[in-house]
This record gives sequence, structure tokens and C-alpha cells, in this order.
Amino acid sequence: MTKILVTGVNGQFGGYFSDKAIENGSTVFGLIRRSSVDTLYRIKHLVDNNRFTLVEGDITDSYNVSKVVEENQFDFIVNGAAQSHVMSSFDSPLFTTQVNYLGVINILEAVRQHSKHTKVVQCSTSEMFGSNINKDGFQNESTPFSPNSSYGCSKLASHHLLRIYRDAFGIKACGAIMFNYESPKRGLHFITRKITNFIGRIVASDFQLKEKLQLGNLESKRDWSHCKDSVNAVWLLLHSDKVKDYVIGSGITHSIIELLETAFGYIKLDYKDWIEINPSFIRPLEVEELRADSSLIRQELGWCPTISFEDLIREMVDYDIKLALKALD
Ligand code: G4F
Repeated sequence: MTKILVTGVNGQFGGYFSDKAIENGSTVFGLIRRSSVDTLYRIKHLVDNNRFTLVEGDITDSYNVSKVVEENQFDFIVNGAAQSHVMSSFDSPLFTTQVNYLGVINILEAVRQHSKHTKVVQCSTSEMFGSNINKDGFQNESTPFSPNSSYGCSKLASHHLLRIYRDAFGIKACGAIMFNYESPKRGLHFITRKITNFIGRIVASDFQLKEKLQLGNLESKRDWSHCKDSVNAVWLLLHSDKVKDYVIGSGITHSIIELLETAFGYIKLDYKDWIEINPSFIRPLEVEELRADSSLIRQELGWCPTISFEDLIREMVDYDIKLALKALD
């Protein structure tokens, strides 16, 4: 039975990944920071599972990480812990760097010193590309990195570190360069969930909601996948003999306007009646367009996304309508 440490276990990715690992017979250790508020709502169903153990700790604490890694001798570590909100990173560059870069140093050092057999997959990101895009309109493993935010910088530093630990110390460290992944478990301050959650509130108000959704830049384009598809890709990478980085994304890009049309259109509303632009949500610097060329992971590991953008958004809208109606009970 394989033993997997999942950091960021209570996040969107960590929750779905843990489900997948347990379904496939693994034992999951979820690293979790001490908190006085409930941060386990995404993984409540796992807490009593005998293949799931919560381990109190924080990736920014090197002693803590080192001890957990040495004691448990994991087969795999999946690092999903991050300060993952791009806009926040403009205001909190130091905190973002501490979690997203120093945290990765701690994991890689712990593995190097105490558990060299452990394979590490780092959740890297398409934000590392910034505005760079290949002539064919896609980003792949060869596209030069040029991040446009502290978030992207911190993730890029960690991404480079994976290669350094691979080449210098023979650590099995891989980067999953994931494009945007979404689901009903997405945080409320990311654009997809912000929109679907607002739609839920419109429906629950019987279309009488007296407020408009405040949004920033509507021009950017993103390659949105279902989180479950991204989890499947990481699962394949973890269990492959290959120790390398892969781009993971659907290859289909949509503008924010198309996202709004899809989400509001699903309940037959015109998004233009329900939104307004609020400059405070416009970023100092933007990543304009992301579109994954994931042919490498498709060819080498047989990965293929299974859930369309439209089905993803419909699932999120349905979920948020139910949630908003339940809140009225
Ligand atoms: O949903 P977002 O905040 O996601 P973003 O910035 O693309 O980052 C996400 O995907 C990355 C992978 O590419 C991850 F690494 C990262 O951790 C995160 O998961 O914003 C999407 C787009 C941006 O262009 C943003 O400017 O939506 C635009 N946007 C417009 N109005 C807004 C808003 N984004 C947010 N969050 N809130 C708005 O009101």
C-alpha cells in the first residue's frame, strides 16, 4: 500500500487528490496547519476514513516538515500547499514567497536528507509563462517562463529548484505545470466560483437580488479544466517511471466574457444585466492568454481530459444554486 503525503490537503486540489488516492488503495497523510476555525469542510468525508490521517504541520516550518518526512518514509509527496491567489500576491509578496518557495525548499531538503526514494510532485502553474505564448497560440514545456506576478515568480523559483534537486542530488522531483482547474470546491475569490456563487444567490433570491457582481478585467483568456482531470494527470505522473515536468491543461481557451455567457446563459440570464466593472479587481499586471499544449503528457502518460468547460460550469452553477437555496432553510 503506497503512502502519500498531501500538503494543502484541505484545498480544492488536495481534497480531490486524496479521494483519488484512497479510491486507488493508497494511504494519505494530509498536512494541515493548526487553525481555530473550520478549514476541513472540503474533506469532512475523509476525516474518519482509516486510510486518511491528518498530520498537524506547516510547510514553512523546516523542522516540522523534516520530522514528518523522516518518520513516515512516504512513497510520494504531492505539494498542493500554496498561497494561490494571484491578485493577493501583489499585496503579500513576502508571504507568497515564504509559502510557495521556502515551503518547497523545506520539502526537497527533507527528502534529500531523510527519504531519497520518495517521488515529489510539485503543483507548478501556467502563471510562470506570464505573457509568453508560442507562435501557434499555445504554451508547452519549451515555452520560456516570464511571470507577471509575485505568485508566478515564487512558483517559478520552486519549479527551477525541482530541476536543481533532480540534477544535483538525484531526487525524483517533477513539476506538474497546471493551467486553471476549477470545481464546486474552488475558493470563492477565484473568477469561476465568484460568478457561479453569485448566480446561486440570484436564483435563491428569486431573481430579485439587488446587487451587481463586481469584476475586474474581462479581456483575459484562460484554459479552464475540471480539477478532477488535473488530479488524474498528477496521479499518472506520480506513478510513472518518468521524472520530468509536464504541462497539464485542456488546450481550449475561453475569455472571461465567454465564461460569463456560459454561466449566466445556463439559467437564461444576460450577464450584462448583472455585472459591473470595479477597478479594485483589476490587477497591476495581467497574464493575457493561457492555452495548454499538453501533447507530451497525452503521448507519454496517456492522459486526456474528460470533462468539458460547459459541463464544468454547469456543475458549478448547479452546486451553487443548491448551496444558496439550502442557506435559506
Ligand atoms: O480566477 P483567477 O483569480 O485565476 P488566475 O489568476 O488565472 O490564477 C489561477 O490559475 C493559475 C493557473 O493558471 C493558478 F496558478 C493560480 O493559483 C489560480 O488557481 O483569475 C482569472 C482571470 C484573471 O485574468 C483575472 O484578472 O479572471 C480575471 N478577473 C476579472 N475579474 C478576476 C476578476 N479574477 C478574480 N479572481 N476576481 C475578479 O473579480
